[in-house]
This record gives sequence, C-alpha cells and structure tokens, in this order.
Amino acid sequence: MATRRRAVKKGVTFCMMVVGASGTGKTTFVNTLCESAVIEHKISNNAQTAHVESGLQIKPAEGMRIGLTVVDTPGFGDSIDNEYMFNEILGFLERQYDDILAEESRIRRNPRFRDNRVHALIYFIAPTGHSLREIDIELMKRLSPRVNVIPVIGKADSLTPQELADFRKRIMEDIEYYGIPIYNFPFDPEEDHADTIAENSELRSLLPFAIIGSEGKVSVNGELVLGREYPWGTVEVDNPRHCDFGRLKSALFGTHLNDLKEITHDFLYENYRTEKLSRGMPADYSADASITNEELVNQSARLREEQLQREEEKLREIELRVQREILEKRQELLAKEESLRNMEARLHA
Ligand SMILES: Nc1nc2c(ncn2[C@@H]2O[C@H](COP(=O)(O)OP(=O)(O)OP(=O)(O)O)[C@@H](O)[C@H]2O)c(=O)[nH]1
Ligand SMILES: [Mg+2]
Repeated sequence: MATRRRAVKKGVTFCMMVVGASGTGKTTFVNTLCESAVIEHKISNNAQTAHVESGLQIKPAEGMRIGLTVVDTPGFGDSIDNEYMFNEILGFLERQYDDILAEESRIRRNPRFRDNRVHALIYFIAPTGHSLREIDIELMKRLSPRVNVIPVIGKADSLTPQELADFRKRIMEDIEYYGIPIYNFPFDPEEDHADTIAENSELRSLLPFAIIGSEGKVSVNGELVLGREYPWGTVEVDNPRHCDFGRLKSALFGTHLNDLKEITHDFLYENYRTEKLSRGMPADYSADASITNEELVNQSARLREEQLQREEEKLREIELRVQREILEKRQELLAKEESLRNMEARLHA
C-alpha cells in the first residue's frame, strides 16, 4: 500500500531534450509547450555567465500535470567545429544510463536517486526548404542509437503548404537513405489494435512535424490563444490547420508517453548496457541474450580482474628483464675494470 501511495505521489515523469541549429525555435518551443517561460533565451554577453550559457540547461517544468524535465541545448552554427557540443550531448545521454547502471548494481538502493534518462529528443531542422544538411544527418545518426529522436521542422510558418510537403518528403527520403533509426511511432500490423495502427500511421505521416512556437498570445475571434501575428494574418500554435504542434504535444504528454519511456528503458538503455558491459568481452558473451543483469555485471568484473592480472604479469616480466639487463651491464663493467687494472699493472711492471 505504501509503495502504491508513493507511486501516486511521485506521479508520471518525463524527460525531453531539444537539439538543433541555432535560432530554429527550440527554446521558444519548450516555453510554448509549458505555456510559461521555463527557459530563458540567451540574455547577456556578460563574460562571467558566458560559459554557463554555452552548456546544456536542465530545467524542471512547474505547473504541468506530469513531472516534466527539459534539457535545452545551445544551437549549433554552420561552419564552426561542433564536435565539442556533439560530444556534450551524447555524453549527457550516456551519463544518465551510466547512473542507472551503477544504481542497478548497488546492493542498497539510493532512495533519492533520480532517473534523468531522456525519453524523447526533439530534433529541430531549419525551414530551409532544401533538404537535410550534412550536420543534421550526422547528428541524428549519432544520437538515435541512444535516444528516441523525433525530427521536427522549426518555424514552419515560413514555408507554404506545398513547400512544407516537398521539404518533408525530401527529409524522410534522406532519413531512410541514411538509415537513421528515428522514433517513427512504431506499430505491429499483426499484434496492435486497429485504432493504434491508424493513430500511429497518421503520426508517422506527419514526420517531421511542422512546428510553430510562440510565447505570446493573439486574439482570435475574441479569444486569446498562443500564436504569432503578422501584417497579413495570424498563425495559431494549436490550430492543426496551421501546424502540428498540438499533435506532437498530445503524443509526447499523452498517447505516446509510455511508449517512449518503454523504448528508452527496454531497448535503448538495454542496448547501451549490453554494449558497455560486453566491451572487451569475447563475442560469444555478448551474443548470449539469455544472461541476466547480475551475470553481466559479474562477468565484466571478472574480465576486468583478469585483464588487471595480465597487466601485472606483463609488468613483472618487464621488471625482471630490466633487472637482468642491469646485472649484465654491471658484470660487463666489472670485467672492463678488471682488464683495465691488469693493463695498469702490466704498464707499471
Ligand atoms: N516565425 C517564427 N519565429 C519563431 C518561431 N519560434 C521562435 N521564433 C523566433 O526565432 C528566434 C529564435 O528562437 P529561439 O527559440 O530562441 O531559438 P533557439 O533554437 O532556442 O536558438 P538558440 O538557443 O540560439 O539555439 C526568436 O526571435 C523567436 O521569437 C516560429 O515558430 N516561427
Ligand atoms: Mg535557445
């Protein structure tokens, strides 16, 4: 009973990350989603805070029905070296897995442990209308083995419906061509319910979602709604005829929340764990899917020990060889001294 009450009190939690080129609307999207300024935009040029602003921002979003954590990343540019930022993002994702791995193998669990694994990474594509850029392909490719990547087109109000349709098609062709395993609202035509199949197929057809974000409200038929006002008209964030924001939001926080969490735990984390623990193991170890978590931990500990032993032996061998060499050299030296003395004696004789 106590555990059940605790589960209710804890509520549903969800962690989401936004990644993509600079100025594609990531921070605005997060704030639109939470309907409040959860994350501040880059504000100052203050040298003291500059290094803080260049890193990831992790924020719990208040006032939501679910316990939401958002990780905002600074957008990258076109030409500068982005390797550092790539590694920082991947490092963050993997660190959360490492934490779970460590927690799972503890004898006594830490009651204050926080699971910060990222369940969905919303990848922002700039609304260029061309096709995917190399940097987008590379980044999505590198991130998707570790996290559910959901591609979206940011600032979609800058494309006409036709441009959007063409752009979307080209992006999906690229994703397929490069074999990027994005989260594509998976379903099983044999096992799943017809409603699920229909719903998931529809969401899949919307990939990459067209996103419009706004932190301000506009008046539509006398009602204030989230939107953007232009000299020629108004776009509404939640209007499905204007963009897919509402559908993505209800998938993330409603219909697909559990699926995203399950895939994170059962598949992405599981793969990471197996990879990590079998690193350096003979291939047949990792191929055996029937081994349990505990066995894997034991195996990896044993292998580490064996490796340490081997290294120790090698060191001992080197030490012996060096000692032998020193001895030989000393004997050579003694022999030389001896012959020198003999020569001297002969000279003085
Ligand atoms: N037209 C349009 N402008 C948007 C939209 N979303 C955000 N913007 C504007 O685009 C600019 C950049 O938005 P941000 O949300 O700060 O972009 P970001 O991706 O967080 O940028 P970095 O933090 O630099 O990577 C701001 O001026 C926003 O007001 C949108 O959906 N449509
Ligand atoms: Mg931002």
